[in-house]
Amino acid sequence: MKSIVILISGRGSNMEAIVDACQREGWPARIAAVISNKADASGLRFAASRGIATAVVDHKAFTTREAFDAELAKVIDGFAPDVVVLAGFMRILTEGFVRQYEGRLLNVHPSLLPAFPGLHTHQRAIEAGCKLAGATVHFVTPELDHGPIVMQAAVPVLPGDTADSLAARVLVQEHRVYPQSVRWLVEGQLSLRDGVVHQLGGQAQVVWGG
Ligand code: NHR
Ligand code: GAR
Repeated sequence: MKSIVILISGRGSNMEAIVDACQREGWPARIAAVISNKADASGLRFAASRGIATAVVDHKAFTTREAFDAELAKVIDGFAPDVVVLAGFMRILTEGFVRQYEGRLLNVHPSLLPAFPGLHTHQRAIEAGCKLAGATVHFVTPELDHGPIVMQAAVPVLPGDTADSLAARVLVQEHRVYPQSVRWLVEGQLSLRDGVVHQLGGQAQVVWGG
């Protein structure tokens, strides 16, 4: 049985999708804890309601990113996870932290990487006149939103879209590709060669939505 720790900063709908899929599909894994850098993250209530351990490490209590990341790692390691999942986690992590979990640390980013790393992706995609948008699940590396790509989901950008309407369309697809990607990782179905992620069973690493 593998252990998963999920890091959130807010709503935690991706975390919910992973918790639900893990239980419903009977993964060889359990969610050991949900950890937030914000005490008022609403996702913490959902996790607690499912009997999952929760913790808060408030980044504002630390003067440096290194000090915050050291405490975060200490709390994570208390749950001895095999896999660590960023799900709407909003703090950039230091190189030292990332190296400690390399190969077992995933993120979902709301754009078709390598387009639009960083914040405000939906507004930037609309302003660029993109006709496709989407989400990317990737292994986390020290360089922000540049790690090896596990899965991508594509959706259309529709006339009249706002950042909110596009975000909602993308989020539906995040809830498909993120649980699938985490499942593959805990089942040992992913291999990384020359910076490219392969699904060992030959399953599709792209989904079309919207
Ligand atoms: N850390 C590393 N080293 N590498 C990645 O790929 C990371 C990461 C930490 C988080 C998620 C990411 C996203 O999916 C992620 C990937 C936060 C910011 C950010 O600018 C950017 C990207 C992501 C998460 N955060 C601000 C900061 O100063 C704070 C913003 C806020 O609190 O609202 O850390 O997009
Ligand atoms: C998701 O769309 C996720 O891709 C994005 O924030 C949302 C979190 O929703 N992540 C980032 O923008 C990271 N910078 P959730 O809390 O309901 O999962």
